[in-house]
Amino acid sequence: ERSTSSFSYSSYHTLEEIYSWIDSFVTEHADIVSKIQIGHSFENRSILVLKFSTGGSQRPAIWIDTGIHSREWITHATGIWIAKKIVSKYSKDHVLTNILNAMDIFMEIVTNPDGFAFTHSMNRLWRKNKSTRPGIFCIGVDLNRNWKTGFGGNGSNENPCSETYHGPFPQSEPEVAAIVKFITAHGKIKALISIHSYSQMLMYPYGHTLEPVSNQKELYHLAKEAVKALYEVHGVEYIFGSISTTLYVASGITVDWAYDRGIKYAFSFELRDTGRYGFLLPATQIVPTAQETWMAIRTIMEHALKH
Ligand code: ING
Ligand code: ZN
Repeated sequence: ERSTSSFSYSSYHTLEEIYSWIDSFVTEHADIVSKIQIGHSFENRSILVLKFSTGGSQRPAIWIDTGIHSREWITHATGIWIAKKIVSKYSKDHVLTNILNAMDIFMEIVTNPDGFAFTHSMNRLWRKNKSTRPGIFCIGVDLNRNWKTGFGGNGSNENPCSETYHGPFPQSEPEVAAIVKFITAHGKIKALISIHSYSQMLMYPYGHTLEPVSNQKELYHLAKEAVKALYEVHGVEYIFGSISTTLYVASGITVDWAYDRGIKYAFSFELRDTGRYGFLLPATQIVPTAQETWMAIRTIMEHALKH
């Protein structure tokens, strides 16, 4: 796309289309958005992060990632719509304006670019990345099992052919290592939101243990408030709670790592739907899904700003 005016926010797009949209988007909104390359994927694609900032230096920040599982197409589409929402509502929506006057927002739209390209070319339901290792005949590591916290525990698999293969060691995958390096170097991420689909859930740590986190009461009440804000948009119901008690035990996941790194507002969404279409959610649901998700994210960001 030479301009974002011809980009359809109500369609699914290829990797090339999204990367081209990113370039137009940062050019058109250079006052508030910039593009950072934080690393390269296993197949050497650029790993890109959008930075929304209204100035200052070393401001505290919010991190949002979508598409760590490549088949979850509604998550990339939602991230793109929200990016557009942020630039169009800054200075109009007073909550967003307050957030962006004090904090930066980082968005990684395509967190698993190799897997995403593969879902377009070969296998629409590919979940993992595309890494290979000598002597191992199955492809890919589950990037939501490759983080250091609880690595190799219950709800992850040591078999490289498994959909939840955790990889040979923590952060073995360049897509995970790039985020660890970026967030660690930044040092002031206040909230991290990692977006998946599907199941209509909003969850917080832990995944690797049933043990509650230290601020679990606060996270429970915040999740409840966010889910209410989401519901008020289109009447879609989400359940909420800790990952291990709401969904299942899962180890080596993004939000557990973030929490143990000191990011006390760490949330994971499972977007629409509850299984009718699953990963193949019709494009007609992109905008409504993004609209309601935005209200939940805005609620979390507002809380992170005040605390
Ligand atoms: N499900 C997630 C998975 O990785 C999840 C569930 C989300 C676990 C967030 C832990 C944290 O198994 C999907 N659909 O990816
Ligand atoms: Zn997922």
